[in-house]
Amino acid sequence: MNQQPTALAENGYDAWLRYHSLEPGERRDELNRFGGILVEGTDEPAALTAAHELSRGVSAMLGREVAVVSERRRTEDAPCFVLGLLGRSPIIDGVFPEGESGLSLGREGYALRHEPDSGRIAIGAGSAAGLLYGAFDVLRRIGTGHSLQGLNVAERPVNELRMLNQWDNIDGSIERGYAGSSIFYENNRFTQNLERIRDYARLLASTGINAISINNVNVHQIETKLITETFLPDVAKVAEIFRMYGVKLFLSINYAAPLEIGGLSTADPLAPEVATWWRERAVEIYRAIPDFGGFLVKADSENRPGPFTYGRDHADGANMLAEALEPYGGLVIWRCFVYNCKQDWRDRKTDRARAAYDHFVPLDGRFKANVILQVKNGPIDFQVREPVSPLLGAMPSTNQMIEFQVTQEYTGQQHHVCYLVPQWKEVLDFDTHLKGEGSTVKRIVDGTLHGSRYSGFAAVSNIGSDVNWTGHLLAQANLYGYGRLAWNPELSAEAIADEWIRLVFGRDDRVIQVIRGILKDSWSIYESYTAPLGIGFMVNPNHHYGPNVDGYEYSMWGTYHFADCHGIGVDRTKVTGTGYTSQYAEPNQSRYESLETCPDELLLFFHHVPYTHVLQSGKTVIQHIYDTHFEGVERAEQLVERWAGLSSMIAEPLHRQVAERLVEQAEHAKEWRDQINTYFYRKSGIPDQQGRRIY
Ligand code: GCW
Repeated sequence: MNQQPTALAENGYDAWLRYHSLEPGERRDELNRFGGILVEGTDEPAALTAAHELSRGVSAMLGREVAVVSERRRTEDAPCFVLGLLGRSPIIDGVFPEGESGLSLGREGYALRHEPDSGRIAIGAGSAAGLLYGAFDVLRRIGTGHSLQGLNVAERPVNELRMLNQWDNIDGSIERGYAGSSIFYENNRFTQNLERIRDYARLLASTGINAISINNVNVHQIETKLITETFLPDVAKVAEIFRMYGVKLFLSINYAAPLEIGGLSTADPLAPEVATWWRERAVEIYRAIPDFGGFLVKADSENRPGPFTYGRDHADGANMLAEALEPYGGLVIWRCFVYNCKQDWRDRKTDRARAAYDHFVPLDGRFKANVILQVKNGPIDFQVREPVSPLLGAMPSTNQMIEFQVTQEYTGQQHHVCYLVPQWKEVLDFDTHLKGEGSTVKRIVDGTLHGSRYSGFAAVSNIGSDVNWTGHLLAQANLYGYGRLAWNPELSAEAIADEWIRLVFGRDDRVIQVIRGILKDSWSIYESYTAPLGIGFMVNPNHHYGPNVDGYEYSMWGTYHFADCHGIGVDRTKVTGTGYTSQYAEPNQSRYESLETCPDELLLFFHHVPYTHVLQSGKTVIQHIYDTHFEGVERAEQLVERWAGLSSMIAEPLHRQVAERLVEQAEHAKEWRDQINTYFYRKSGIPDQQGRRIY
């Protein structure tokens, strides 16, 4: 680990662990007094990582080494940082006399306290992971310009599982990856560049992420063998790196593995030889990785194998795996992204939005205690605007976690800026009313609404081998924000953006203000020039980048807009449509069912209306489409200007990276505008009230 402060390359690689040097007067004097860093009562790897990270960060910010020291070598008069486990260190117990129970830190929490007499900053925790989060908190405070004087806080994560899903393939490609190739694999092998993986682990731990699955949920032929002796030694090496940073490793598995690599003639979950095969796998996996997290499973979804082949259901399928992992405390994370992907577009009865709920709700109560269902935030697929999935919370006797998509598959693919934290906040704050008012998604996800044993956050990662990790530098804010939000969903999107900006770009007020504004507006800008009013898709098939209004209209994927010369939208009402609205509890059900109360931004998701239908905003649907698309482009062009104004205030290479992407975005927004406006003008024959150019 590099502990010498070095000149940092300005390419975004250090991301929010950039550690800008502190200017004199900027808390520098306060910190300059610190003589070293002591670790008390533990020599666990993650505790040592915590101390080294603190040393690395503080040293970089001060421009001199603040080393990890032993008690004996400590200079008596200089104050130090002390990290230690509560109940295992006299120094720490002296600073926190109320002890672990008084502080109620849970498994991963920590307390920070400034002791005026000694000048010490103490980090106390019940576990090494807690120390790690505490150390990164201290660094974040310094990095965002806060004083440590009088510090006295106790923090614990709201969500127990805070996970990222890598959709990386062993050939080095990444499904829906927009920032280069995999940092885990190349040429059908694990990478030799473990340093890069370590740097990723640092980034994740610093935001509070504590779990990761390292291969695509679509598990192809070679990856099926990740759970065998062929690859387990490599998996174990990666697991060790993540362990140092408090992150548990999971693997995605192929449900048909017993057939494909096990020499069995079936993968039927109720066949005894299949269960035995998985139990034997578990023995081997846990021999190599004693703290292995478990399996992530995409089954009977988008042509992936699963229990349906054998006439079994998802509970049969998941429970069999859960039994194999149970003796070791392992989890089965079972995805609910299950729908008919061979639909006939002529069939208006089948509704993909209904599918997850219809498949899983009848199985409530049948899953084993170590199974968690992973539910996408919306019923379709990570669109720029969707209602909240009605499956969330609808299975009171089943563990559930939410799945977000940090990678911007449908939100500009990291060529357009789209800060997603505000979208996630809306989802988390949504009141399902499942147990009366206040039954918010965040309470389902943190497990408190139904008293779930396991719950939490998962998200598809947005990183790759690009030097700045995320391709678009500003997309780093999504990864950072995801981790912070998973730790505490009460944090505001602005506060999270503010932290990220300060840590990456420094503390200049104008820089902070401009970038915060860009991030804040970006989701709405993207929404305004793409598919309107919650209808979704309208993208090019397969790669999903760029406009193609009818790209999926006559396909089998179940994502239609039904536009004709009269109107547009999907009727999902109970009375005349697919009945999807009935999956919501009241009053949401009625709110969505009625044209009068359905929110504008979701209108076309729930209703088929004429182009002349008047929205709550007072505009007709068609005029709304024209206006938002013209405005969206103007606002995208303004982003270029807003960013250009910072050129003298941001390191040139960083400034250029973003400037180039914003120019591309503004250009590409025009393509969206013109295709969408032209399409609907030609369909409806209704001119723009303002007579703007439509083709
Ligand atoms: O959004 C869709 C993507 C697929 C993905 C699938 C899923 C991993 O287009 O690429 O497959 O979702 O979530 O399983």
